Amino acid sequence: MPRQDVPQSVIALTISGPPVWCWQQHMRTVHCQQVATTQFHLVAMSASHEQYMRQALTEAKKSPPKPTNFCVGALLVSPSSDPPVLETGYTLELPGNTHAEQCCFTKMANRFGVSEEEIGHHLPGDTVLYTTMEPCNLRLSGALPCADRILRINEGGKSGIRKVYIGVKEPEKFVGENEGRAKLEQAGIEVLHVPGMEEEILNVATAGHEKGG
Ligand code: HJL
Ligand code: ZN
Repeated sequence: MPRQDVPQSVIALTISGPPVWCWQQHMRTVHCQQVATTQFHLVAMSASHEQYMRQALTEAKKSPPKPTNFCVGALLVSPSSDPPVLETGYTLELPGNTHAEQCCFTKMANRFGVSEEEIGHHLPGDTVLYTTMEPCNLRLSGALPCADRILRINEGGKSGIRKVYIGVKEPEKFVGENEGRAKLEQAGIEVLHVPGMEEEILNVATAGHEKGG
């Protein structure tokens, strides 16, 4: 895996001698790796995109089910930071009609004592967003969509958020085809799909919806 794509890493340094085991407890997974015995070795271990998406799904499960939106979870992650998860959010976590990504940004802003659009100045250069559902581009309530919030954070050549990892595309239920992904990509933000959890993510996202209709 190219270094820049390692989501989270630990560097273990060894010198000649008997085999050394190093481990790291991270998000309930213990990574264990035998470190070579000769010379000096740098070993990078990382949490996978799937583990971050699973943590985002754990956030989504905290969201109170509602028939008029989706229950989504999101994380801001800086792979080089310790700890790498900078902030978490889920739909309706904060007062008002709040989205998961929006909650992440607002909580981060509150921590820095700045406005949401200013958090780009404070985010490490490798910050990425994990969200169980593609950021929205239109909201029935008329609130500012999360894709626009991301672009606003990135304005002015700040480091901001250059990559967004998504678990599923938004189902065409409330606003038809969601153009969130396209809008982000047009602005030069990479949007990457983390496959494998679609069914679970959609089950959680639609927990408050009438089934079978
Ligand atoms: C994403 C969320 C969330 C949605 N999408 N990415 N994160 N709830 O936290 C998208 C859906 C909107 C509806 C209703 N949901 O939320 O299209 O009431 O929730 O403004 O359009 O709009 P409001
Ligand atoms: Zn949104």
